[in-house]
Amino acid sequence: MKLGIGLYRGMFTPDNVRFAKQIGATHIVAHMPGHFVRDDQNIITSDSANIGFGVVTPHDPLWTYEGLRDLKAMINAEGLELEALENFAPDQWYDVLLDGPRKHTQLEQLKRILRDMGRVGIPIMGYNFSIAGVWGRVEGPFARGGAVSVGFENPVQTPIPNGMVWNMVYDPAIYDAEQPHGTVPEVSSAQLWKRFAAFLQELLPVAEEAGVKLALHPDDPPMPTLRGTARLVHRPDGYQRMLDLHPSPANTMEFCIGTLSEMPDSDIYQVVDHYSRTGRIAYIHFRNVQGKVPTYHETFVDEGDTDMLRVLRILHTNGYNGVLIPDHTPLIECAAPWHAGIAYALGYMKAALAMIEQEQST
Ligand SMILES: [Mn+2]
Repeated sequence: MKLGIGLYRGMFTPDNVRFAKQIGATHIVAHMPGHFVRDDQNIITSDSANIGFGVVTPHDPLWTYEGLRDLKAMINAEGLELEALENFAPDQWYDVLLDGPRKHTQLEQLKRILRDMGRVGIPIMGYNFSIAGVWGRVEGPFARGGAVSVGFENPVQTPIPNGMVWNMVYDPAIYDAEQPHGTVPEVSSAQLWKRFAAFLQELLPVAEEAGVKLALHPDDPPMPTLRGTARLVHRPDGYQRMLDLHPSPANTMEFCIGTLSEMPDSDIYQVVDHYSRTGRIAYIHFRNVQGKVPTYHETFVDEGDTDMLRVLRILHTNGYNGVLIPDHTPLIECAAPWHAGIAYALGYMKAALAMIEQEQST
């Protein structure tokens, strides 16, 4: 197994890549949509302005062939690999998610991105096929010692105002949180799976040709519906349904241990065992949590409900050899809360892997 960290848009700088190298990572996952971070430290979790994670910056030059090439070159220059891009920006595919009039044009745009990734040599595109997105989080001193982390406490759900999808505003001209110009209609599970199947059908041949894997993140929070719209993978067997939709080796999972642990009525160790045998895990989000939907809090890697050492042992036994990244972590109270949290998680992961490799080779 290989260790990486995820960097948010706004953090793609040589010093952050050197930080990754210094704490023992060899791979970078680039989280592409903007506005998830301010001042290099303050990862946005709460939504005081009622605009979700923010307003999309249209036509971001990073998504061009040149932008992706330069991003990869910057990371390679520091001696690391760019393993994956994470998440399309909502303005690139809102009508793919909503089944709207620009769907065809937007699918062509996504294909262009996959082809550019192939030319540049970025092997994985992580995505989250979700209309409501990561919505309804609370933030508080939930982790050890009062470290600030995020959670979900079953909030009252409001419909999604028009102009928003994936918990970001893609059209500020029509978006109004207080007096919406209409709201996104209810979307059933059958409708969502139909849209998703069509998306895979269109994109997988292009992904295969480009040598890029499409890797699906499960729904965070894993509620069956959120804001009136169905969720795709809100139970572990949703992943099996996704794999069964299309046999392409490019049809893979961005396997989030934290989100899977938040799903009720399932055994996380059995889930990890089952899916790591399929060979279709592209990369792993490695984090821990206390509780399950509809109420849970994210924790440090060594204090949640899941025995993360046991998870690593299962992955090792089943021959998983892809990248693990810490996903989000609680913020550690110091001058660099985000970096300290990530360094703590990665140090734990590195020691655990060394120990497991040693004990299983003797
Ligand atoms: Mn995740």
